[in-house]
Amino acid sequence: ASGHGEPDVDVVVVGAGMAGLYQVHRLRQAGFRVQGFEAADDVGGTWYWNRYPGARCDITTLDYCYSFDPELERAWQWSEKYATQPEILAYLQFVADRYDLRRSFRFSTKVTRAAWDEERDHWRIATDQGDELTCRFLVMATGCLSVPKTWDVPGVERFQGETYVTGRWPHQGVDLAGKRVGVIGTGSSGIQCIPEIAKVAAQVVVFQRTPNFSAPAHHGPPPAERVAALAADRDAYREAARWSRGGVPIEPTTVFAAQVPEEERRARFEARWAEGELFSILNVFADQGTRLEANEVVAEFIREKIRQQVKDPEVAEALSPRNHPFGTKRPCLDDGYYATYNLPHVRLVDLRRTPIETVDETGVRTSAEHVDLDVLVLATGFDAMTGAVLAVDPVGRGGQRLSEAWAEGPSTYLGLCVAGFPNLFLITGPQSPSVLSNMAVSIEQHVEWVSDCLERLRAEGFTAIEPTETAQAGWGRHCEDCAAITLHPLADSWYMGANVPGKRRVLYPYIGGVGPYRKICDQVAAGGYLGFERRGPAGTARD
Ligand code: NA7
Repeated sequence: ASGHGEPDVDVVVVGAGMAGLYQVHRLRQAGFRVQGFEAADDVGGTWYWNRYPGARCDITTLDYCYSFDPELERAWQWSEKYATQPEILAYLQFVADRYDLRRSFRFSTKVTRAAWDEERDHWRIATDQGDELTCRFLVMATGCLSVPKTWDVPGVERFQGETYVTGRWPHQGVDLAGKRVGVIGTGSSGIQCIPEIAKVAAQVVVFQRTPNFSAPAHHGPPPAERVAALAADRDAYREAARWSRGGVPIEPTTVFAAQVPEEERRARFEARWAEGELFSILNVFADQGTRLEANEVVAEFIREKIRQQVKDPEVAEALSPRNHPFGTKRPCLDDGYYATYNLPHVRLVDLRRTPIETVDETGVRTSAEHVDLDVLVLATGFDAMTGAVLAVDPVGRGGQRLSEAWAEGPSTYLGLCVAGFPNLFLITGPQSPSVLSNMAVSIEQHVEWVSDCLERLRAEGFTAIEPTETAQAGWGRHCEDCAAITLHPLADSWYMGANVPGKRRVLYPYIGGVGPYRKICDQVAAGGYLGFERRGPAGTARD
């Protein structure tokens, strides 16, 4: 590693998932020297790690893919409406091959330290493989749901059977056939894997703390209408997604729940339920995300669907969410989830009534019984949005750690940059639309914004960029204001940081919408990086 002068590379990119791959590609195209690091032994990110049975995308996959290269789109066909994990992983490997991206990454390597060198305007990076290098810019493409939550189920380490974590599922060698399997967690991961596990296991016991809302995915071929729209005018379709609310081109409804009579409410709901898409079911009424009464109309329709699918009324009631408004926890799409509870070898344990006391050597002890198990599956979620960045915990100006700067919750400018941490970029960071959107669209928007920014800094002779405290505080207020008019604060969700003990309770993603957010980011750049200070041999520019 060099001591003085130019850093070893221009940019270090952390992560070889959907974000890191594209970031490396863009920066290399622009002539930057890039070094990527990836903890796994290959590309794929989320789709590398989450190999549990039933793992799939729940955004229609022809929307959940790159759009930056029309040739790439022509070269790849999705076989299903919602691709399975192996198909999405194969796609990302295909992308890595096509643009020869692996050569820029060091795999099986974790970045362990990142510290800003104030005198030289560069970052010093260290890895668990002994690498030490310097870079001008550091891009954290580390994912929003990449660090599994630390087990807060007591006694998990005592269990003598097999234990699997959905987000760290082994690549091979898992055989659940004929076994007694316990699953803890009923978020998207649990709801996807439980029906699949039930197909092979001798017994399945689901330990549910909070029931979630789930709609049928209606798996099948890619939806004909979208395929046709894309084929007719790919550019228009992709552009519509970029300016949409959630990153999928859907017209937001203007109908309020109270405006229409009961039969019409039901008809609207049924039509969207039949589509089997998250953004449809979140779009029955314009006010379902902001007014409890409107939300309750949709919530009760869904509970009715649950009652229709589950034969035992008591089990149906236990599976019916009552403690959070619909959409404030990420809704799920499923493939026969509720009907799984009609099978004789599948049982629901409601932890609200009989909490887990401890896991022990042979199974799970609740306040009411001991459940003997051969296998324990933890589908207990992630330290979302901030977990991976804080695992590195970059040290900024004046020796300040990011964990200190974020002690009161994440504080960013546009979810992209942080005051006190020059030349640090977060891809789909907290306070950006990220997990409330189609990630593919949000990733491309951030990667392109960052690439353009670095090109302009280079062209204009700047070596450092950093948001001002004022701009950052303003963005934080705007994020809070947007969150406050929604129902999100009512839920103990991972969106609110509520799933991780001690985590600050705020709405982590920005809920103002993908299109409006893109416009803000574009205006900031067009205005000469409004709210940023840029420094370098060219002097200092501050808008
Ligand atoms: P989620 O959505 O965070 O779900 C985790 C589930 O695990 C949820 O039902 C939790 O119940 C439950 N959980 C967590 N900790 C415990 C303990 N200690 N005891 C019992 N139950 C527990 O994670 P997923 O992996 O399913 O999905 C994450 C995202 O990935 C998903 O939203 C998509 O965007 C893709 P709780 O609700 O906290 O009571």
